[in-house]
Amino acid sequence: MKTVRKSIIALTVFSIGLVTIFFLSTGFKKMETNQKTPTTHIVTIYQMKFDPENIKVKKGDIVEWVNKDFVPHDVTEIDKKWTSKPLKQDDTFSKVITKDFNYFCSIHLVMKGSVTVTN
Ligand SMILES: [Cu+2]
Repeated sequence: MKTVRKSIIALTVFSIGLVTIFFLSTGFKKMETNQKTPTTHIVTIYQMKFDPENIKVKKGDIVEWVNKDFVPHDVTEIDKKWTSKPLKQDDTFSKVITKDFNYFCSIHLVMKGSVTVTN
């Protein structure tokens, strides 16, 4: 009987161990997922400038431009591959970033900015 009891105890300890390992591994998976959560970077458009003018982000991050000027602005890729609609005051434009690009405001050609992807 003592042997049976010992094996029951051994089995219980083993099971608890397995459950612990299971929860630890799912916990680590959650941490990995959290690290990949994209960050949203705000670029404020104010007094005819993009602020910050040059921004570094991770691949998959989001950049959101917010127009704080009275006059409308837009965000246009340097080679005009894409453009936002004209943004009125407090309008926003968001983009998921997959690669570097330079951009400007097609309404005011002097307004320029860049987005750089870092690892
Ligand atoms: Cu503008």
